[in-house]
Amino acid sequence: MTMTSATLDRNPATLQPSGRKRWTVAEVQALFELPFFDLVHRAQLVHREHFDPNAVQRSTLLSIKTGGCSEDCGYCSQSARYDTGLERERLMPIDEVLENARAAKAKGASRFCMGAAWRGPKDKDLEPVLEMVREVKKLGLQTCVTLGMLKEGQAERLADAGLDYYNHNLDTAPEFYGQVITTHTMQDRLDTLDEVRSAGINVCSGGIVGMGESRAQRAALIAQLANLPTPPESVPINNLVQIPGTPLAGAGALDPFEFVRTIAAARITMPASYVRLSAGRQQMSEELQALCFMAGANSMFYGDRLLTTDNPDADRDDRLFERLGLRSI
Ligand code: SAM
Ligand code: DTB
Ligand code: SF4
Repeated sequence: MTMTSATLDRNPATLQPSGRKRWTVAEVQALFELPFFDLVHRAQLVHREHFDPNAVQRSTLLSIKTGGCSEDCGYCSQSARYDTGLERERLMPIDEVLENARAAKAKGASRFCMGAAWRGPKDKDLEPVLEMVREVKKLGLQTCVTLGMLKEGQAERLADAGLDYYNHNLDTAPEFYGQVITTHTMQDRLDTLDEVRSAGINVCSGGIVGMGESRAQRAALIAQLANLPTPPESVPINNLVQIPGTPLAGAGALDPFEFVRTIAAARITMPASYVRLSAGRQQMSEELQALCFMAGANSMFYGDRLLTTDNPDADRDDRLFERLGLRSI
């Protein structure tokens, strides 16, 4: 007998302890295999059940500590192991961070996300970041940080400072992970997500596509995210931004429709999560971005820079929102 998703839905063995459906990789892959319009239609239906389809959340990113990272993530401009021409910088002074946060707020971002090129923060690194979180929050912005792996106790300190979200991506399928990163493991990432969840901070976790992974591996990444004990509140889907000097520069570009399929699969499997159209927008047409919103993306990075690469100009995004009748939240 072929296992349709309907038969699996009725089988209690496929339910999580929470009663939530557990997605097999094969089921997620079956979503990817649907005719494009069937998939996008299904994703729109799920999207409309859970969200206002014309509202998009906007987060602004800032790199507070750039370059010189010990890790070997094959896509990253900030790894000390690759010659990407990036200048290594010290932790940004808080005044400069706040200046950027005020500008982001004035432009209409609702969340400010601060990223550091660390394997993880040393305890002494954390103190100034806690101060940034407290001060950015006072400006009336939601706060997010992405600092790498957290040691015991660090998530609680971030929670006490009032941090709203911690970003920590699973990045790719468990089977592909070792081909992209060897200095830490998928299990390390899962452990940090546990720490963040237990501290009561909202989880932001997603991944990157376009790194030469197979469709089955894209499906495995989505299944892994959807099957977390609690799905992430926010799921960034990044399209690889190729950085000259990194091992992944020169990876074959992903079919843009496959990117849209990935967004749709995330929307269907994580119906109540914000799915973020993340890195790679600068290389996408506005029509392709509109298709991503139609497939259930309802969040994006807003502002002219990501961490070390360009993002579309904010004014251009404002015009796109007007043309599509989108409202920012
Ligand atoms: N060092 C921390 C970590 O790795 O968790 C935080 C910063 S790291 C730059 C945050 C995320 O950015 C990565 O997990 C990856 O998903 C994404 N990213 C980094 N470089 C990218 C690239 N060239 N293209 C697309 N996404 C990228
Ligand atoms: C995420 O998933 N994507 C953002 C954020 N979380 C930290 C980072 C994208 C980085 C793109 C490449 C760069 O600008 O260096
Ligand atoms: Fe370091 Fe994060 Fe870049 Fe990996 S993705 S090299 S951990 S900054």
